[in-house]
Amino acid sequence: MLTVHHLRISQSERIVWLCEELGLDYELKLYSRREDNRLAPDEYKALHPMGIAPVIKDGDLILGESGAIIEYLVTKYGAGKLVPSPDSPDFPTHLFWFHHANGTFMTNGMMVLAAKATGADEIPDFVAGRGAKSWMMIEQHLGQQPWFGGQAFSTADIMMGFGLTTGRMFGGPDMADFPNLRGWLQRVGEREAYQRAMAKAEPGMPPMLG
Ligand SMILES: N[C@@H](CCC(=O)N[C@@H](CS)C(=O)NCC(=O)O)C(=O)O
Repeated sequence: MLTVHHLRISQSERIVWLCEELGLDYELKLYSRREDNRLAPDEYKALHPMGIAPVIKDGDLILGESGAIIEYLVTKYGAGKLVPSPDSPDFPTHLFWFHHANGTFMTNGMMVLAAKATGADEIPDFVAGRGAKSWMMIEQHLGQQPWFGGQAFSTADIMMGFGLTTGRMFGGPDMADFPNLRGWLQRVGEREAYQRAMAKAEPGMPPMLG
């Protein structure tokens, strides 16, 4: 049995979304963040040595790290779904955005949060500059292609999704300046799998699609 451990308002919503897209049979366990420091509770930290979300259990396997979990589930249970074929011109595009999500975009967002947490008056230029380039590339890309993986929805959309939806609770630019991204948010919101995932992962919370 596959178990998805979801920490509320966290990147583990990606895994719930993927399971719904693939129609997998899975058990979902929800955990609330601590009131005092908004981190994962002790019972979540006990799941994996890293102590951060997401974590899955599949039989005897315990696996963390969003990208690894997504590649594991899609390779093992996806039957070729949600990843363009290596022969497709979309394949490198998909790879770029799949890895940009955590390799650069989320990392940069974490640096902004860390700078704010230390009470810095200003975000360092190199951090702000990288962030601005990511948001600009996102907007440009979505003006040319409907999905991060090119012509079809792919796991790159799921990887990028958290930082562009729920993750904006922690900060981000005004969506008024991002019409192409707003179009992508609308397309995401129309996906029944996304609707089911958010209803299960964040009951009572309207998805951040505006
Ligand atoms: N690169 C990791 C990042 C995981 C991560 O930073 N998770 C955050 C939530 S978005 C977390 O667990 N925070 C709670 C804590 O640190 O206790 C992944 O994608 O799996």
